This record gives sequence, C-alpha cells and structure tokens, in this order.
Amino acid sequence: MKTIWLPLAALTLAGGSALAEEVRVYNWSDYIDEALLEKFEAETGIDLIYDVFDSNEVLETKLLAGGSGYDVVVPTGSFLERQIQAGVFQKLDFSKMPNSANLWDLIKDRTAKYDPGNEYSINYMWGTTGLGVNVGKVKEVLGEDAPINSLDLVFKPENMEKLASCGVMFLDAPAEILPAALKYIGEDPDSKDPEAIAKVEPLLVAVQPYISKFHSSEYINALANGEICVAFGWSGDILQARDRAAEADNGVEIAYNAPKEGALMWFDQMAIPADAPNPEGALKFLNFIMDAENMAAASNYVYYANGNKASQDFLVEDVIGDPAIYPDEATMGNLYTTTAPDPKVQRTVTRLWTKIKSGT
Ligand code: N2P
Repeated sequence: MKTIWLPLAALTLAGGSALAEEVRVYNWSDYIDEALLEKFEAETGIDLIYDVFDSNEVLETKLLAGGSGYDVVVPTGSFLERQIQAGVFQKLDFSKMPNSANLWDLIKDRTAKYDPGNEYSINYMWGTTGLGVNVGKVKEVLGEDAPINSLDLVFKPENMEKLASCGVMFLDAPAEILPAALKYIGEDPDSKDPEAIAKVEPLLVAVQPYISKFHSSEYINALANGEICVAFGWSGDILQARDRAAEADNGVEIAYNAPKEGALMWFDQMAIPADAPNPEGALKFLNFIMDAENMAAASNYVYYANGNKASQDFLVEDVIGDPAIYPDEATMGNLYTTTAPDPKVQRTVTRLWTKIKSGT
C-alpha cells in the first residue's frame, strides 16, 4: 500500500473491493490453524477477514437481522435448520467446488437431517459435548473414584459443592446443557415438551451456586492453567486445553470424557448468507477448506473430527486414532443429536436459561 501512487490509493480507500477482493468469514473461536488463513490469501490473492464468535445465539441474531456482511458463517446443524427455513442462506453451487468430492457420505447422511439434500451447507467439523477434568485436582477433591465420566460429576449438588473449591465452568449454551440435563433425568434429550423441559430447572438451579462462570470459550485457558478443575464444554476445546497444559509443563493433566449417560453429537456447518457481499469468494473459501490436506491440517490443530473423508489420509494418529475425536462403534452408539425448537419452545428455553444463570 505504501508504494501505491496517490490516485490509485484514493481509489482503494473509496472503492476497496475494486482492487482487493475480500472474503469475510465468521467462525467459532479456537477452531482453525491460522496458518491456513494465510495460505488461502497466498493462493488466491483474496484478503481474508476472519472474525470469531463462541455462541450460536450471537451468530443467529446477526443472521436474522440481515446485513451481517459475512460471506461464510458456521452455525451448528440444529440452528442452521431453522435459519434455512427463515431464508437466511443461499444454495451452494457445487460445480464451483470440485473438492466437495472429498466429503464423507456418513456425515452427509447425518447433516441431511438439518439441511435436506445438503444443498445449503458443508460440514466443517463435528464433535461432542462433555466433561473436561483436571484429573489430579478432581481426585483430590472427590476421591480416587470421582465420577469423571458421568454427569453425576456436574449435576449432583454434593459433588459440585466440593468442586466449587477448585472451579467449575459451564458452556453458556442452553442448546448444549439442557439436553444433557434432560438425558440425566431420563427424559428425551431432544424433548420439546415444556413440562419435561421445566423438570430440569430444579436440577440446574441446585448446582448453579457452584458454577464459577457460564462461558463458552474461556474454559480452554482456565482448564489449562489450573484456574478451574471442571468444564462442561466441547470435546476439541478440552483436548486443546490438555495440550496447552502439557506445553506449559505446569503439572496440570486434563482429560475429556463424553458422559457415560450419553453425549450430544453436533455438526458445525459452513454456509453462505443470502446477502453475502462476495458469494463467489465464499465458494473459493469453501473449496479451499474442502481440500483434503487443508481440512486435515485444521483437524490436527484443533482436535475436532471433520466431514471430509479424503482428509483422513493426512490426520495424525493422535486425532484419527482417538475415540474422543473419531468415536468407535461403542462410543457412537452412546451419542444423541438434537433439533431446533420452534419459536414458542425457544422462548421457554431462553427464559429458563436466564433464570438458571441468575440462580433464581
Ligand atoms: C470451537 C467450538 C466449536 C464447537 N471452539 C461448537 N459447536
């Protein structure tokens, strides 16, 4: 920019996109190897603007308002489902994305539940929601047979009362925590019945005083540096915390367990808003992401499984061989999925969540 002579510089400031093509991506935090962003810019000459969020609700508010300015966004399947119905996205032109041949039919079958025919989205990554534990601390507080693979850990007030001394964080995500609580009390985790949903209120209100924070991204560092001993969070984030602790060599040992009562399996989908400023650039970004080696590099970095079959040749053993990331048959059988509530049930959920967080 420094060497550009004045009229051209003025044009850049005034017109911007006439000179430098831009693609704006809005993805979850801690969800990519940033070297890939630079690689995309180097390969395509496109400027990539990459912003992050940690909440489906925040993303949804922007999408429903319209004019988000983003070309690529990454809602979870259950949210994408109702956003498609609301007309938020445009259909994808697969003829412009040859790398879509790399996608994995097994995952496409599952995401078709949210996006029939997979016309509007491609799977980026998928994972489970479960228990991140500082093994040493939790055993110190609850004893050697601490239920580190059971929802008893976080839903029994007597456990939580003790764990409060070393710190517990929960996701600030009703669509993740309420299904787990429903499952724990023996209800359908995907129940839309207001009476069933109301039953989890006393359970969550009873443990709320022992939760130091509801937050959906801070728990990675908090677990890694020993500030908290339990996080009810996302699989790959907790495995990233495990690695950050190991790198810091601080004696903190973090483990991730999908609860034995069953765990939520979710799918994060890349889609292009109907009003995206640069849909052609967005397709180029999606095609870049669907390259087998690029997708493998992303999964190897963030410890989440992906929906790209061809990438599996490039995954490290720590990723493809870890059943916490690529579940074996037995683990798979214990995973459940959820769907979006209608607006009326959603209002009930939102009200309930506000009450739970405030502990009243
Ligand atoms: C990445 C979290 C992605 C999982 N930090 C949420 N669906």
